[in-house]
Amino acid sequence: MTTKELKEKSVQYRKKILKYIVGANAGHTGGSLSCIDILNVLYNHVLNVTPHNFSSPDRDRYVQSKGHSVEALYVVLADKGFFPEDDLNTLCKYQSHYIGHPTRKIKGIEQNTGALGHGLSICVGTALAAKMDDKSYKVFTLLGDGELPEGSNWEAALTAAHYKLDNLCAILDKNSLQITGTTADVCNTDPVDRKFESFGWVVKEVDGHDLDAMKEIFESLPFEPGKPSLVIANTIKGKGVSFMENNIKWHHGVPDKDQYATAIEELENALETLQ
Ligand SMILES: Cc1ncc(C[n+]2csc(CCOP(=O)(O)OP(=O)(O)O)c2C)c(N)n1
Repeated sequence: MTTKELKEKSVQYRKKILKYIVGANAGHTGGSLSCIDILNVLYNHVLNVTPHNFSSPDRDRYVQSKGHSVEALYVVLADKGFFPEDDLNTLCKYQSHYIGHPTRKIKGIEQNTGALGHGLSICVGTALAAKMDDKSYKVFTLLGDGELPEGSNWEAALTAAHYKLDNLCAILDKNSLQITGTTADVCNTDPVDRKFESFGWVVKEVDGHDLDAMKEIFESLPFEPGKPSLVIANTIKGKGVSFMENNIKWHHGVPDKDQYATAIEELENALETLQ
């Protein structure tokens, strides 16, 4: 897929995230918009995961540890054909399996998440299993920077290095905001690169909205044989909709009719000016 096609997908995904959040009258808006470019590159360029190989033990694994941003995952999985996109009209409705956090009841979702701080530990186990079974699949997880203070992450980080899990890649969606304030104010984890390096990881930093740069970085995995890899993706919460960007109010929230119209107009303008 060309970069322009990928860029178009990102804008379409953003429109769909908003559409289904409005339809559900609920959703984690800002964090879904911050991570959607990462998911775009993963599912359209990196991961060996399709609806056809999803039950194969050799597929790559993606676990969305910041599970509250499930709307981003839903629109990408629908686009990849894991389920009909129309299913998302039931999002957060009575008796729908499409709830506000990932569940394995939905094809394409590897693990139930949403209680923060579990994805990395699960992925350490999965990556270790690959080593023990002599499998070559890769294991990816997406963490939030507000999620990172959970103690289980640091235990998992230590263990990943101990077991030399170079088949494991954690991606940090570093949008610098969490639910009640900035990550720096709530519980600062910086300098996060030096912390992970001191645990034995190799760390690379990238603009989490630069699709080409992310393609390049994921192509260079593992960053070093025998070591787990961390990608620090610098992102903007609410990216793509001017009044949502860097605004804590949009951690969760549903745009009203006028706000929705403005957001869609902005995204359509972005489509027209794509290069
Ligand atoms: C164990 C646990 N504690 C608290 C929460 C409530 N919670 C939901 S989202 C969130 C903030 C997460 O911030 P971050 O990971 O940075 O997400 P992003 O800003 O990318 O949306 C919190 C504290 C939770 N889901 N799980």
